[in-house]
Amino acid sequence: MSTIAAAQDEVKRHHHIAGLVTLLSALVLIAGTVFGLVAGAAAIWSSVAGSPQVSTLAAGGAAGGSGQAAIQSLHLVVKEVPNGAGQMAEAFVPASFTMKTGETLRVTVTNYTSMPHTWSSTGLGVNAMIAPGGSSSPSTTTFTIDPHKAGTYSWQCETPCDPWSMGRMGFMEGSVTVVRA
Ligand SMILES: [Cu+2]
Repeated sequence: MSTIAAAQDEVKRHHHIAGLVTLLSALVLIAGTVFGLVAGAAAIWSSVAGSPQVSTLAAGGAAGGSGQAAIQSLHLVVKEVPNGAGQMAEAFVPASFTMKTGETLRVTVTNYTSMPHTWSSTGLGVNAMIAPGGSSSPSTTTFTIDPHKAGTYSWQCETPCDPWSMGRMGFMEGSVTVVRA
């Protein structure tokens, strides 16, 4: 083999080794990326799986795609709150809220007062009796609101309770705003 041929052969061999090294680096990079993606997906999945449940329940146990309306839940508390005139007065908290048409709202009322109340709305077709409770022994009442038409509906407590609160907006009276879904 001539000197030139030997030199050319040496160059080829170097190219070959360099090519192998490049290929190996590329493989390591690809493997690293794939591993990173898998690890990332696993992290996202575990964070989704570990997140707390929201208060939306799917009707009929269908978690979407069924076209059925979701059931929402709302917790109301009846208690004494400052009335803005230096006194405490009985109130539903919150007295007013918003919901959507086609959605069923399951309302749970916890009554911390010793008085009976009602949550009555002619427009919404609800007349729920709220049993007397107490600060250490509250009563719990559940009713549902299932409006078909958007609009603003009023409700009031129709049982004589706190005279200052009776018929007063934000205390023993409030409104439900129903918006189109
Ligand atoms: Cu009342």
